[in-house]
Amino acid sequence: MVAPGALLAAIDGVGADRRRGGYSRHVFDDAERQLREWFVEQAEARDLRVTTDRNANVWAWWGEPGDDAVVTGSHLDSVPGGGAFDGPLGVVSALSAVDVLRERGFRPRRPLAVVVFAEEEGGRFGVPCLGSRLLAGTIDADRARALRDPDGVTFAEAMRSFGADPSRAGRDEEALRRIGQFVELHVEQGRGLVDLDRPVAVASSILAHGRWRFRFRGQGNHAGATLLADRRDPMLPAAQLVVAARRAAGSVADGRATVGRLVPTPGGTNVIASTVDVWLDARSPQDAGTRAMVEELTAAARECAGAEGCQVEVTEESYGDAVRFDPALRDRLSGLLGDAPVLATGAGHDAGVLAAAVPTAMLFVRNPTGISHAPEEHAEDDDCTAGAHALARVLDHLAG
Ligand code: HGY
Ligand code: MN
Ligand code: MN
Ligand code: MN
Repeated sequence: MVAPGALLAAIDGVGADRRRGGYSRHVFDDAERQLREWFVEQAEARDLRVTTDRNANVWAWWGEPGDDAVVTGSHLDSVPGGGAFDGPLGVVSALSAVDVLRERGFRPRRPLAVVVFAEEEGGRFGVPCLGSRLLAGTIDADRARALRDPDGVTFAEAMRSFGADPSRAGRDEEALRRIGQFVELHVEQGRGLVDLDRPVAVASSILAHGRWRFRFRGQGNHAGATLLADRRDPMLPAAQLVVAARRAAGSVADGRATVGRLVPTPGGTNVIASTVDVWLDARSPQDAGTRAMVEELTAAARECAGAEGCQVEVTEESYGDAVRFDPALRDRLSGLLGDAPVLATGAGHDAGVLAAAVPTAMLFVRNPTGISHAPEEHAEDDDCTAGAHALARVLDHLAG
């Protein structure tokens, strides 16, 4: 087996973000294309048959592609300045697991595939799990094609420049029919396994989570020449939203609300902004809790905007229902892995998107820092190897 740690080391410099630290790898950018090419080489070196589907997801098949397959995989893109493991660990562990199975002479009884989903983080076009949502048909394909990146490039244009036909993007019945079960291995984004002193866990659930854009409009003006009484400064309600998000999160059970991105226009130091865009990420274990936070914050934003003579427009950019993974599959895998702990996750995943359509499970690998979406994200080589062996056991159990 080529260990996951060795495979990660081979791609370590790709998309390294000198300015922010960590990695910035976004769908179809140079770094992500380099990682796609690397993955195809690695898959073909393992006699896997590689195809790219209509939504730019990459599939590596052990034998003939077929229905009711056992599929594993994750993503290679990152958040801006993200860690080395979120996404790639699931992909390299799948390659290592294939090595383990081949070395023991395993022959799949069912089709088996490794998949790399496109734009899981939504780091370029703003909607997370874009590749798996398109495949599952849970995002309108026209809306997806029209999504724009910060430079104004549409997803359709980016697909075209990648050599894909954007008019074909959308629900992929054949791909969905082929997925019999999906298992995603992922670095834990939290400290659950550290506290339990275990290397691998099985996932129980994913929070209900979404992203909303609050666009505050005021009047651009001169920072020095404009009297306070004459201002309509959208930065005021924007700043109040940032603070209100934390307060709203405290008002629902296990709520989490974050503003990680705030963009003033035009963004000059001596300029009162004309508009300020604020992105809210809100999550909680129940759909009702997440919706309640967003309603509370929308009302507060309208009130704060009005007090400053500004307007606000709220747009829901993405939403994912709360996910409970298939309890039977979850418990079977936990038992198979020596009563591996069962942990919830606050992070969204492609597995969460597919869980509505096919029996789905997730494995987590210990992260000693518990930190994710930041350069401090980490997993020890030994734990990554334990994760790959656990994944091999699961694939053997499901496809053997
Ligand atoms: O945002 C998330 O939870 C995931 O990392 N895309
Ligand atoms: Mn992530
Ligand atoms: Mn991820
Ligand atoms: Mn001037």
